[in-house]
Amino acid sequence: MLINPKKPWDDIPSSEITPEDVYLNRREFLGAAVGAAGLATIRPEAVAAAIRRRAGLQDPEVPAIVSMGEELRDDATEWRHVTGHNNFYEFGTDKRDPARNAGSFQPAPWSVRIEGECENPGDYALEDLIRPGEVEDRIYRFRCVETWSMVVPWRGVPLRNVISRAAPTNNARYVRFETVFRPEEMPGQNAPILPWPYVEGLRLDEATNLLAMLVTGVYGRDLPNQNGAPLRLIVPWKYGFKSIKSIVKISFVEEMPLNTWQEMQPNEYGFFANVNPEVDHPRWSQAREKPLPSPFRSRDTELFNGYAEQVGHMYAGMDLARWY
Ligand SMILES: Nc1nc2c(c(=O)[nH]1)N[C@H]1C(S)=C(S)[C@@H](COP(=O)(O)O)O[C@H]1N2
Ligand SMILES: [Mo]
Repeated sequence: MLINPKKPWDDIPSSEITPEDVYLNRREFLGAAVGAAGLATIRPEAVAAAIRRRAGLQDPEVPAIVSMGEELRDDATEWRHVTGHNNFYEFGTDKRDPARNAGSFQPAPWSVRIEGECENPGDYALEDLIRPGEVEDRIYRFRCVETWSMVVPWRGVPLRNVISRAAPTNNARYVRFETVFRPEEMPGQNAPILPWPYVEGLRLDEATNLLAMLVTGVYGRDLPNQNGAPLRLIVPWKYGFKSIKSIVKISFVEEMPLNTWQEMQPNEYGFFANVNPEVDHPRWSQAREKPLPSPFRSRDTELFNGYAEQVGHMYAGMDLARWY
């Protein structure tokens, strides 16, 4: 057996091991004073970061300016879990499948068709849709209907900005979103797992609520393919399946769109799918949730996932148990 006596960090010049490497460990970066002490000793995590950078892998950075959700910063789910435990059935149904199978997906170039009841329909290049001056970092809670949850620093633009440029007509009552259909790049689309392409929808007032976001990044960098590159929806007060990935079409429509999971399981998944501890899934309780990654830790589910103040008014008078 050959044993390489060289330690992996032997050939990394110390000049490369800079204090910025401590970004690798978010808590450490935030918790410890990064100063002379950081420079004096070469610590294993700094070495690991340097090795990864050489391999072309970047480490997550915490977004610099968080316009919303700053108070959640310390609870943010680690990058490896946000990008390693995914639901994206186009790449397989196991939580690890998307990270494993999405490598050859091509998120660029990308364009989005805007159509239906609006004054400015057309095919828009992603760069024209997402204006750099409007990009924000927001840390949101994210809750899957399966009961796991995360806290994620997303990067994107308020959906309402894009909607107002599209200028919906008075006939527009709902917004319908569609995921790209590319079976040659998305192995799951070759099997009848779901009726492809994946479809989701929001009522127009929901879509123009300040919290609804068109997301292009996570942890301050472009979305990895498994998280829905290059453009996905995030509606933090609703179960995760509403947050459709890899969007190629946005349509303004009069009728409530039939979303994919409602089509699949009409008695389990509704159109609204607002997070609600008191409305159980037919097969399990929604009273508590499990923040990733620990299967042992759990916390109370919050009404509208903690965003009742911002979104509750839209459902006044609606029977939340019925309109699930
Ligand atoms: N196109 C598409 N979008 C999708 C899904 C999917 O299978 N296909 N899964 C949904 C579900 S159930 C969840 S919980 C979230 C997961 O997002 P994440 O993998 O970034 O955590 O994506 C949603 N968007
Ligand atoms: Mo989900």
